[in-house]
Amino acid sequence: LATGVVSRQRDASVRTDDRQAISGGHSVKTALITGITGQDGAYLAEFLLGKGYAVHGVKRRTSLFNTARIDHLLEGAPGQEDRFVLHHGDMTDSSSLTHILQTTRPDEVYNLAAQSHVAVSFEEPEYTANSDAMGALRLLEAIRFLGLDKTRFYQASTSELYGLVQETPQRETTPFYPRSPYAVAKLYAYWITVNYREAYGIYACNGILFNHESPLRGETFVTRKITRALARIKLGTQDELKLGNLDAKRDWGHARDYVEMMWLMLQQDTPEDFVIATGQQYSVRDFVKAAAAELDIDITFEGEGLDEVGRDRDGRVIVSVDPRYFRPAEVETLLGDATKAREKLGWTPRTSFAELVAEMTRSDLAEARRDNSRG
Ligand code: NDP
Ligand code: GDR
Repeated sequence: LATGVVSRQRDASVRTDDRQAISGGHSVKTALITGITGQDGAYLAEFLLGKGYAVHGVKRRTSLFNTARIDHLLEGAPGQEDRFVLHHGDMTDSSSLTHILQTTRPDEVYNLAAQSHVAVSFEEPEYTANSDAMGALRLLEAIRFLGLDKTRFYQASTSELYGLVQETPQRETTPFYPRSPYAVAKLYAYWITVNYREAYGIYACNGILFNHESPLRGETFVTRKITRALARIKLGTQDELKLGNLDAKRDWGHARDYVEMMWLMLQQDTPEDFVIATGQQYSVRDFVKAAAAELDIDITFEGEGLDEVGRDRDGRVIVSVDPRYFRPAEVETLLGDATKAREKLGWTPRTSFAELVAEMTRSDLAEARRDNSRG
């Protein structure tokens, strides 16, 4: 384990002859994904393995297992064995990132690792800046320093950059106005990506992705928190769901659709930045209603502000507002315009809002039933 490799493959470096051996004579492309254990990392890894890539992932050391989202890939589908390798590393540690880049020499780097929770960034602003802003710089600087002039770089930029919105809908030319330590850190990462492209000719792109969700979404983001709680309320194992700002509006898509765009962005002749969004907007309250309807829970909202509650058909309060979930500065509304991606990448989202909510709700109901049967 001296090299930090944590999968079954002994040597992390995949050289040309190894690549040809793996692919039975054809040269395969190599991708490096930071944040591979997260929602997007899992979908992207599966997508790239399906395209025949050798996929390397950066995983940080944790005291408990953190690979639940990718364990099925580590076990190796037929034909994918040995094409999936994990390395220990951390976005706050240049030496690990440089070493991994040096040994893997990837064709494509997808920088998805981040302290990605907006509310948490107010509590851990310095760490968020270190991992989200400086982390991107560390990777770009390593690419430059190692002379990896064929390596293409994707930066996970975000609609949070628009924050206090200056124009609706938001597109690539809309001015940024970040509203959290997370968004400010991502602003640095956005501009350092542009800067290394312009200064050093690195093929580097920003995907400005609006919110995207899935059954793999972290449990503390609002959509998953809602589907998970309502599934348990349906089964009678939870009484109430406490939320913050029910009026916040977001443009919610499916993570599976969005990772395909990350890849498409790196296949163009010239590197550019793209907004990725559905162009549809719903409030947190709308999401609760849609998930409740999926579960055949009849919910009615009444009251205002801190007194607003959602009652079921028996008049029981199942949703209430808890100011602990308010943020010091809120992003009230986001709505994206992905016209450029549609025209230049031929990209359109496949999954509708209703399909997304249904998939997440079904998955959480199945999980709640499993938990129940375990007692
Ligand atoms: P997740 O929070 O699900 O995953 C984040 C990943 O980053 C995890 O693998 C996490 O590891 C890893 N990570 C966090 N800190 C570090 C660190 N210091 N060193 C190494 N790895 C670290 O996020 P998503 O998959 O949802 O998002 C992927 C990226 O896209 C993030 O950068 C996010 O900010 C950005 N983004 C997400 C959007 C969304 O709606 N999902 C929209 C726009 C941008 P661990 O599993 O150990 O916690
Ligand atoms: P966001 O996602 O901040 O947009 O960042 P999140 O799901 O956390 O919040 C969306 C909106 O819902 C409101 N809200 C609540 N949020 C949470 N987490 N928990 C609650 O109980 C709650 N109640 C209401 C929030 O105030 C907010 O307005 C996500 C992350 O994935 C980022 O990494 C990414 O960059 C952006 O999406 C695009």
